[in-house]
Amino acid sequence: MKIRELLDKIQQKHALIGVIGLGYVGLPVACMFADKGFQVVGVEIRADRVAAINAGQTPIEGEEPGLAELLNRVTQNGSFRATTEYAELLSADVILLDVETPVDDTDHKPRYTALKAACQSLGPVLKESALVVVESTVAPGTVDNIVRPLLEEASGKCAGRNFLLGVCPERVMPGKLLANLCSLSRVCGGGTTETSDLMIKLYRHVVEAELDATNIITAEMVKTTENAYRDVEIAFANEVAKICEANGADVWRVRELVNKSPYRNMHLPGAGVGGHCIPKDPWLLAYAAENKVPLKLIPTARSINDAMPSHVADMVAAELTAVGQELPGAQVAVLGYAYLENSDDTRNSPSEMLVAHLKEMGMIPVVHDPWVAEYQGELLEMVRGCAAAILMVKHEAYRHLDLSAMRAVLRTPIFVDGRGFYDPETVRAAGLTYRGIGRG
Ligand code: SAJ
Repeated sequence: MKIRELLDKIQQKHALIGVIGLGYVGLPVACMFADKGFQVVGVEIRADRVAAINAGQTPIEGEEPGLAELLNRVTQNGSFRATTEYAELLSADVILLDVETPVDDTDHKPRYTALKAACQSLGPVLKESALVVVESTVAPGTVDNIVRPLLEEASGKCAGRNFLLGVCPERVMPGKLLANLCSLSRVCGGGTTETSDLMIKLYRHVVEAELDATNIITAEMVKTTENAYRDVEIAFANEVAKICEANGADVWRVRELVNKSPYRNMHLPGAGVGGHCIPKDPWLLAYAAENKVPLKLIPTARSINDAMPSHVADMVAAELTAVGQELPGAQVAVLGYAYLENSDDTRNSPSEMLVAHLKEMGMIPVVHDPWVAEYQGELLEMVRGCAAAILMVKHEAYRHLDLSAMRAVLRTPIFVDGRGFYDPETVRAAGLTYRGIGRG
């Protein structure tokens, strides 16, 4: 094991860095190391993405400030190139694993197909004394129980002796990929303390924030826990919202006053929890408890948050029934389809769940979203003739809706606020009935 040699290569930026998986994590991180002076080769299974990347075109949707220019620069100057061939990693001194690690929609168990395939393909080309870092979010215990054995078997090498293994979870967010990668602290979990130290020397080239050395299991725990924490906090806010609805209170005012108490940070209740991280990572954490620790809070929080879209659908159904509107055939305008405000990202969108519930009741959803190409259009024209309008995403474009004009085109004047985005009195002054999450 030539750790000293690897350390020098990393410090001198002579180490060849391989990145497996050029998605919304792998691509930016590959570009950032290349831009700092490393030679980087990215291995990506999809040949179309490889071609786009080598042509200097980012395949990442949405607005990612700085990424297109950065990618163009590093592909033009030859410091970064993409390939489908693992053989191009034969001389890689550092390999970052950035493949997808989804959980199954039904049993919520991790699906490691991509991770296992990456390890099996990397093994045969893994160089003596290379450093392998798992950046993908995995269930605690995955690196020791799955990644290490697979790599050892496929390479005939021994972790800690012939190659080094570590975990460095990412904290990216769509729309801030590059900013988060360099400005947020990261955990460097090494199989040995030497490995953590090496990882810190490596990431110091691209991360301006704190780098915390720890071991592998801790690093796996931190990433899944920080997102499970957020999910539980949101579920708490959603449960309080329902209590407020049942007791004639306003959860938004309650939250504002609760958070004036020291050390309180009640999160925002809402029409659901979407995205690529929060709905998934609690299940990865829970997987580490399977057959070991009986869990209640973390799975329950998931079910509370996943039930919010149907809660909104029930609100709409109650209001339509109250005005004698038949549900079957009733058109309902859904304002917002992205999972997060001012984003075009629709992964695990609560609106997708809402649309399914509305259809189950026989209603006909009419979806609008200024950020999602499929749902763009003139809002009032899409709302015209609908029996209700539901605000699902607090896009800036929805902040100053012409409520009177909306009242004029709606068949029945019902406005359901899924994000506490509107003041009920303002809505009522426009002649609309107001129903909202957390407002009794
Ligand atoms: N949401 C609520 N109530 C809240 C906060 C969010 O209902 O109080 C909903 C949002 O509407 C959305 C979903 O939850 O549908 C997720 O929102 P998010 O703000 O957590 O955004 P994400 O999914 O992009 O989360 C990412 C995570 N970052 C990483 O995994 C690296 C998360 O840990 C961060 O806290 C979050 O970005 C952030 O705000 O930076």
